Formats: sequence, C-alpha cells, structure tokens
Amino acid sequence: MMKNCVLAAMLLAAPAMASAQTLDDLKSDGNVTIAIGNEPPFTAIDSSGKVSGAAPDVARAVFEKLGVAALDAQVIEYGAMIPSLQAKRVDAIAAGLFMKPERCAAVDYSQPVLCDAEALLLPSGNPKGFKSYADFAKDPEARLGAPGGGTEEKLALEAGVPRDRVVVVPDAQSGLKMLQDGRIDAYSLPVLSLNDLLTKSADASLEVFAPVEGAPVYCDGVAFRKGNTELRDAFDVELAKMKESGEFAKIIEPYGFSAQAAMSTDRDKLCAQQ
Ligand code: 6CS
Repeated sequence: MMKNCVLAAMLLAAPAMASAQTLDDLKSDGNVTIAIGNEPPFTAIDSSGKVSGAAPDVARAVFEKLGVAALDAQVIEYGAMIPSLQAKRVDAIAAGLFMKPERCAAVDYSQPVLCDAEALLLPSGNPKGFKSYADFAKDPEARLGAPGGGTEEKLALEAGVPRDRVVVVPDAQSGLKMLQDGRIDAYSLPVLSLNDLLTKSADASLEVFAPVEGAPVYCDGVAFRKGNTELRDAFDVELAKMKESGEFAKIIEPYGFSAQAAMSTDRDKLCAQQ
C-alpha cells in the first residue's frame, strides 16, 4: 500500500495537463496553454510568469478573438514540444517551431507567422571563418552549440558534423556562457534570437554571422494536435483577418520580424521545404 504522502507528492508533481481538445473546450476553460522555448524575440517568460514574444503575442490576439481570454505557457525544449502537445501537456505550440516536413507530418500547423534565417554567434572577426554547418564538419576540433531537437542541430548533423561535436544547449543564456567559456566554438540560433542575445550580453568579443550559408529561411506557425483541424482552421480565419487588417504586422514587426515574409508564403510550401 503506497504511503499517502508519497502518492500525494506524486500527484502534486504531475505536470499540469492541458486536456482541452476543441475550441469549445478552450472557451469553457477560458484559457489556452502553449509551449514556448523562452528565446526572445520569438518567445519570453519573466520571473512573474508574464508571457511575451512575437509568437505568444500573435497567438494571444487570435485566441482572444476566438473567445479564449487567457493564455499561459510552459517552457519546453524544442525537441520535446511536439511530444508535449501529443501528450496533451499543452494545447498548442506558439514558439517559433519552424515548419519542416517531419514536423508537418506530426502536427497541424496554422498558416505562417514568424520567418527567420539561421545564424552563428562566434568570436569577433570569425577567426576560424565559419560560414556554414559544413565548415564545422571540416574542422575536426570545431564544436557547435545548438538547441536539442532544433533545426540548427539537425542541419549540422546533416552537414556531417559528428554527434559528439554538436553540443546540445538548453537555452540561450547557457549557449552564451558556453561560448564565452570556450566550451563551444559557435552557437547557432535564428538571426533575431542571436541579435537579441548579443545585444543584451553587450559582449564586444562576440559577433553574429548571418545568414548561415546553405541553410534555408524557415517560418513557423502555431502547431495544433494532428486531426485538430477545427481548432486550427478557426485560428487561421482570425490570423488571416489580422494579416489583412495590418494588426498582424503591428504585433510582430516591433520584434524585428517581417509580416511580408510570412504573408508571401504558405503552409503547403513550407511543409514541402527540406
Ligand atoms: O524550430 C526550431 O527548431 C528553431 N526555432 C527557433 C525559434 N529557435 C531555435 C530552434 O531550433
């Protein structure tokens, strides 16, 4: 017989389950829970729990129009976001999770929201001349930091960088510290994320190299559970109205993102892009 205190502790430790399935569920809950990576300007959460960033701000605006007043977030590693969505820990992913064929097969994405190229944070002057992920493969000593399950990690591995020289970095601050401590030779994230990180670090010994040669420009969308097309389609209707009215641009462009970039492409094209 399990002691009651142990059982109680296990129940308390159980992650909050976002059980909502449909738009009606979310409306009756009055809340939507999203996955984020806490990687400004895509997503951010402060010590009080306030959620911001271009992706959550767009999602919040759309859900408000759908009658879902509140939005909260769970910080999840990129590689664990889709499993968390499938396990109903979150209702959606609004995190800059870029559309790629394998992800498009696993979730139902909205139409595009945020687009960005890939970049490298590295020592000023780029002394080792890194311009592409293939450059890290060619240099037997080079170590590249990248988010676990992220696009940069996959691109580096596909370019031939051995697994033991692609270092999984849990978050932007850790990546900065690992670079400053010499544990990695460069840290790869999208351009706007590294520009934000470098500006806040005020570290004149580092610079951003962008775009990474040979890497595509990616766009994200809000990701919903596969088969949840009723909710995804309702989201898309309001997103399209916001793009048309200019409200979409007003939300994302102060963060540095281009509304035109997202409006000049679509889910089908992005999900077909390798
Ligand atoms: O979609 C991804 O995997 C990438 N997206 C962002 C916003 N940052 C890094 C991550 O690898």
